[in-house]
Amino acid sequence: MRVVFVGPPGAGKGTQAENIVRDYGLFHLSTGDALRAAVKAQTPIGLEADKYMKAGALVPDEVVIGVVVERLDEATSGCLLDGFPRTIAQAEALDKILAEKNAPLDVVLELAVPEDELFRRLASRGRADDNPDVIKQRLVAYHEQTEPLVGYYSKSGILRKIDGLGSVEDIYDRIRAVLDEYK
Ligand code: B4P
Repeated sequence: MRVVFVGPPGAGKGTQAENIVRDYGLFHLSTGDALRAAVKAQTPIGLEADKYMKAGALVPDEVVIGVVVERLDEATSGCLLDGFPRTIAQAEALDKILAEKNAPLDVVLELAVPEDELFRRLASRGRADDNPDVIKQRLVAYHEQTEPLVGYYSKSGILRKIDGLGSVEDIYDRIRAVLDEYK
């Protein structure tokens, strides 16, 4: 099963991803985690990505696509792509890579959470990019660059919307109900 997780910053993608990969045995690829690891290790990609992440902007497509291509070989039999793609260009690149491997996506989960709740969650998390100005900028980037993916994947008929409000357990039950259809 190949699954993509789409949703605004703070929707709970990382939180729910842990449950999904554990129970469905999927390879977890979080571009946020991969980029933060690169920043910590001060690799050339990390040094480049850090400037954008600090400002609440998306990291350029060519950098992120490079990070994903390196890891995707391990992932075609079953994966959860968490926070990738985040732009139409990334989605097109992913479709192309997966078509070459004859391993198309099965389902895209859109985790939907209202903006006031996103602010509340992110402000209490306190990661380096979770201060109010940067959060605002990340939400702008989401609306402008990532939300168009909802239309892109609805057209291909693989988008499923999940209500992301409620307890972590309740949200996971909703996700499971959808993923079990694809097992
Ligand atoms: P990510 O690491 O993907 O982080 P995120 O979108 O901010 O958070 P997520 O939705 O995973 O929320 P979480 O579970 O942690 O991206 C970080 C940055 O990396 C981006 O801004 C960008 O610069 C860069 N980047 C990543 N991928 C990229 C790409 N493809 N292209 C370009 N740039 C890219 O939950 C948030 C908080 O809410 C936590 O504190 C959690 O405990 C809490 N929470 C979760 N569920 C809850 C619930 N049900 N109720 C209450 N609180 C809850």
